[in-house]
Amino acid sequence: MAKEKMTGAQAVVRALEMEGVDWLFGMPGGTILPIYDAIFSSEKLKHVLVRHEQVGGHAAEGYAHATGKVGVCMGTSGPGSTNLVTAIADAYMDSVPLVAITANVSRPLIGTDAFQEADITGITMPITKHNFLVTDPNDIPRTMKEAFYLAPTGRPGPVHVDFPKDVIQADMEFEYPETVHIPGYMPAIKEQPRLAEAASLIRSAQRPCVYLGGGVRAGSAFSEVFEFCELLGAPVVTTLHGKGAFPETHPLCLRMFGMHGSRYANYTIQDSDLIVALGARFDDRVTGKLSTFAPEAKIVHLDVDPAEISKLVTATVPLVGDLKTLLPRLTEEVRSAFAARGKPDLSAWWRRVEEWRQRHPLRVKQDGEKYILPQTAVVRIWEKSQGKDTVVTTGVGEHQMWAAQFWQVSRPREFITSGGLGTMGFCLPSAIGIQLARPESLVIGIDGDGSFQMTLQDLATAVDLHLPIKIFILNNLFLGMVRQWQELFYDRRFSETPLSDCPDFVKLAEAYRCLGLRARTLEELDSVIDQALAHQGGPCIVDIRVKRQEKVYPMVPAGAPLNDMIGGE
Ligand SMILES: Cc1ncc(C[n+]2csc(CCOP(=O)(O)OP(=O)(O)O)c2C)c(N)n1
Repeated sequence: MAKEKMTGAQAVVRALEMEGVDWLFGMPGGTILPIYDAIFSSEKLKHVLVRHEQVGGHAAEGYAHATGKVGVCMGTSGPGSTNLVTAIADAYMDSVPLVAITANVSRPLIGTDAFQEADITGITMPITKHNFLVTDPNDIPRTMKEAFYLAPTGRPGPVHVDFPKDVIQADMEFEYPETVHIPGYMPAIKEQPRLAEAASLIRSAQRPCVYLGGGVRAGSAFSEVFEFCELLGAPVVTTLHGKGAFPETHPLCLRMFGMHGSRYANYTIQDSDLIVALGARFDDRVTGKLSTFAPEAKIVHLDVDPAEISKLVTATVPLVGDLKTLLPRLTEEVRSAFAARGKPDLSAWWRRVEEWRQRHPLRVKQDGEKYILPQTAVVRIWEKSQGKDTVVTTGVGEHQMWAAQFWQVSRPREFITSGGLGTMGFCLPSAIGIQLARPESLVIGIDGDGSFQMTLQDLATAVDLHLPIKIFILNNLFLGMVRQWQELFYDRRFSETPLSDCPDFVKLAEAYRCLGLRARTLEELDSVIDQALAHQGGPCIVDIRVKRQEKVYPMVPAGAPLNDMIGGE
């Protein structure tokens, strides 16, 4: 194919088109103007103008979470690029495939403190899988190809590409590479000699447990995981990001474990003699005090990222590779072991697990309670959206944990949240990206009054796009999760956590020309949820006034052993 002459900016846009990008999210500015000018001529790219670049980043994350494809966000130099930093860090912590594009000042100005100059590649280096400062316009096609290869392969993550303005203004010759060759980057590891050893441990275990993390979603290995879990017949526990990796309504599933996991899930993993960890990283929010974590358990750890193996918990059998290809091989190995030596009898183990499950269920104690409990709100919204193709996203705080505890996920990619970084303000932006990616789905946000106020200006974006997202604010007039810690561990000294009854979220919704609803009583709750779910043609904001002091239980205090929970009896 002959090389085509064009500007660097046109080359960036052409590369985005060739990568099959449909939606991208950002805001223009002086430095990135050449790219926006080229976007103006593109018939394939659909650009969403956000009101804050962080929102563009989270919207791109929402899009990526919901589809498994790469999300794309953009910002101009200086503040436009630094506004993207939180979203890039969020994507890094949660292994979300993201390409972030920024412009920078022209090459001769770099390092001179020029207007709107920021060393953004310096800033994003520790929070990206890889980043590029493109200094030659002819490098644009190769760099873009590499960015879109690096972001979704291996352990997915964000890649950042920064273009000095004179590089995108310059003429260049465009030829898009067909293949990528990045020395030292080999995400697929083929040889796995220890599958038999893993299968043998699984065959011999008397109290096995499968621990599913966000890697199942990142690796799109849902059916492979389902087959493996059903073959084992062992209890399955998940992390926050593991929700959706296996149906929570399935009898094998003990749902989420960790700091706010169910008691029965925590007791089970803590008491197991073998943990099969799939796409998981033994984060402190799930292990509790590391030295006391599952003391009798051997560990089979399968992950695509070798850096995660034995980082925190030593693997008895490490298995490095892509879940989607490697796990079926382990499944076959286990099947052979079962065929040769018989399937293990887990009935005594299950009796114990069932006793915990019966004795310590996750319960909502609404009876006799005058105020709406936040858990009740989650359960009612969940019940009323059953049978629909629903995706739920959240902010960060207590409401996020109640959503995690009570929103029972039955399908992959149904529960999307900011886990690793815990970014307040994630809900509305991610809902925008999810709804664009999945126009037919019912997109529900469970948000907090504090979190919602971090990015609410982008209601304007959702209104412009007529997105029928429904954001339910569990309004406790507090920065609730921090208040909870103050109540439990800081002698009830509520320093800077009460929020005022301001703004009026219903009026705010109206100011943004969308539907605003409020529920103060249980009677109002049902009708308000019905109205919200029926509403089409634009966003709907629901202010649910919940019992202010309600806390998330059970809770493993930070640094305590996993079975040392308070509350939730
Ligand atoms: C950007 C950001 N700033 C601060 C925090 C610390 N933080 C964690 S939860 C929380 C309170 C969240 O309040 P709200 O959104 O109202 O939810 P609630 O806990 O009340 O359900 C805060 C301040 C955070 N996670 N993210």
